[in-house]
This record gives sequence, C-alpha cells and structure tokens, in this order.
Amino acid sequence: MALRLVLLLAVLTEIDLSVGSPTSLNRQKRSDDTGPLGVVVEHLTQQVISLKQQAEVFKTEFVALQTRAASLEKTVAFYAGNSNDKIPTALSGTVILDTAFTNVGNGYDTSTGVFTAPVSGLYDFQAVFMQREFSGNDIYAAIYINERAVAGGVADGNGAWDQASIRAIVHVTAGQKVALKNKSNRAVNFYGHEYTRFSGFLIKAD
Ligand SMILES: [Ca+2]
Repeated sequence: MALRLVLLLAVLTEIDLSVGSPTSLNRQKRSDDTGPLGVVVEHLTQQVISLKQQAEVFKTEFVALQTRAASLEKTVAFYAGNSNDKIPTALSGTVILDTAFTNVGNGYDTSTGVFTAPVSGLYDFQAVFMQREFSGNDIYAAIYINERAVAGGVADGNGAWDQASIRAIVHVTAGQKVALKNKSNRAVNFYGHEYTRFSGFLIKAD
C-alpha cells in the first residue's frame, strides 16, 4: 500500500513538473514520448548492459590469471644418464642419455637426447661428461639451445681420467630444443655410467 502511494506521488510529481515546464506547455505530446516508468526501465536496461560488459571483462581477466597461476606453479625438471661404458656420439651429434631418472614435464626425450622446453621461462641446465684415462683424445662438448652453444667444456684424454662440468642459466622459449652435443672435431665415445649426465630445471616460468 505504502509503495503504491509513493509510486502515485512520484507519477503526480512528474506530471506537475512537466505541466509546469514552459516547454511542455507549448509542446504537443508525441507518440514516441517516454513516460516516467519508461525512463526508469531504459536507465535500468542500460545499467544491465553495462554490468554484463564489465562481467565479460572480469571473466576474461580471471581466465588469464588462472592460466598464469597454472604456469607459475609448473615444475619442469630432468636428469638423464647412460649406463653403458661408451656413449658413441657422432661429429656434432647429440649425446644420447637413454635413461631419465627424473623427467617431470616429459621435456627430455631419451631416444634423441633432446630436451624440448614445455613452457617459456628461466632455466638452469647442467652437464658433466667424462673421458677415459689414456684415451689420447680430448672430448669437447657444449650445451646448445637450438643451434647456439651456451656453455662448453673439455675433458682431456691424456693421462688420468678427466671430467668436465658445464652449466647455463638461460631463458628458453617453449618449444626450443636444448641438448648436450659433441664439439670435438671427430666422433667420440663419452664415458657413461654416473660420470656423464645432462640435467636441467625450470627456475621460473614467464
Ligand atoms: Ca686427463
């Protein structure tokens, strides 16, 4: 009852105002004139449209944040070796370590020796490799990102056993290939077991 009274007053007030207005007095009512309720409905309709648009923006931003959060929580890590005495590696070839002790994210391929970055970010890669004692030939090797060598080392083939250790802390884009490759001027046999290893992990995703 009270609500009806208020609405009635509102309508009367609107009528009074329009009647009192000099322009209204001199103006014929037109068929497309909007009544007071029509104005309210139109106003509310615009507000609903605006709120729907804002909701769409929030939804898009929320999905983007969810994707970002999932990326930041992602763990990528691999650690690979080869239990044979000899790991034959061609000139400029990839050292194939056929056993992955750790392969979180499945970035390392034990059949090719290549790690393919599943996400873009800052990575830490390490390699150690060994040359037999009195083999007479030095072994050069480097960690490559695609075709670019980013860290290299040499294991001397003269005298006692030699082991080199290399490391690269680099940004890698998702899909880029990282591998330990032979940089000697010939095909070589890396010494296997726990003495030649290739590993890496994601420090922080983009
Ligand atoms: Ca040596």
